[in-house]
Amino acid sequence: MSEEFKSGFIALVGRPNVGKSTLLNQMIGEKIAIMSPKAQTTRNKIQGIYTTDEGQIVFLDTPGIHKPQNSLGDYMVKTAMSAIRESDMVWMLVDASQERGRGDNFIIERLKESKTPVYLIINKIDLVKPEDLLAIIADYQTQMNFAEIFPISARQDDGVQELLDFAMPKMEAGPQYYPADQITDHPERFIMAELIREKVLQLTRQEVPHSVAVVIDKIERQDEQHLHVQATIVVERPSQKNIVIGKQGSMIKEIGTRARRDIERLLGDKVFLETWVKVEERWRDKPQALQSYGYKE
Ligand code: GDP
Ligand code: K
Ligand code: MG
Repeated sequence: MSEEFKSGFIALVGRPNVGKSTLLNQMIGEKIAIMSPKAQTTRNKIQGIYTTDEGQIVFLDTPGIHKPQNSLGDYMVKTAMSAIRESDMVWMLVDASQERGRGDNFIIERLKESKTPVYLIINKIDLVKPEDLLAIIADYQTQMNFAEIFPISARQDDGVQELLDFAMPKMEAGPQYYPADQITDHPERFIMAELIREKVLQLTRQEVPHSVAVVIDKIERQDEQHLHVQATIVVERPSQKNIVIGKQGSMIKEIGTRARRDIERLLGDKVFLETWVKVEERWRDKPQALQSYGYKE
């Protein structure tokens, strides 16, 4: 075969909870994007890398495009727009089980401004009756001229391989940017922080807002099998600190246990995880704080 190796970038966009991380995980097969039933779990650009003999697709998982309310929101829109500009293709994910809403419309308006071809991926089709699908497709078609439309269920792995098989030949001839066994180019430090943050959000339910940040202060190898990781959970109010610590430290202990398990699975090392909780008021509105918590441009 004289076919040239293909490669390119695809930006995954969509309002929170449409299933971007689930799709990414399904395609790449590892827990790289953080999933949570709560909105906006993924703040930074996470790349998933899909490699076959034919080519390589690098996915940019965008933090979501929505009307910015503070400097973190502003940062997120900018990140998403730059991911779109850098990409050869955009996959806009929507939730088949929910009516098209303001969040979807806001994204569609932004996408119309860009030259990158947009595929509409209608996710969660396992939640709708097959006979309702045509009406959903027709509704989105009134909004924009999508290059293609794909109904899938990321969670049930329905239509996902077909989507990849369709997209790969559309990539241009190009280099293999990453080794075939690499699934993400983010440092382990960032993934560790996101795993801890995910546990905080899952376990504290509505009580601790998304403003929570996690900083990995130290990673030290103790011996061949053991890592010592020290992390700080940054919240905005003393009341949130109390919730994260819990009665006699029960909450922070549970957060630590669950995060440690995931980190051990990720690294294949035994981990001693030490977690601290710190209050920093209104850190989201301070550009300097955003920098020091890793949300850099
Ligand atoms: P993101 O915010 O766009 O990254 O969305 P997530 O991947 O975190 O998914 C949000 C929620 O939707 C999670 O509870 C997922 O399990 C769920 N979800 C994702 N894809 C599907 C799907 O195809 N079918 C169903 N029923 N649920 C899904
Ligand atoms: K989510
Ligand atoms: Mg996500």
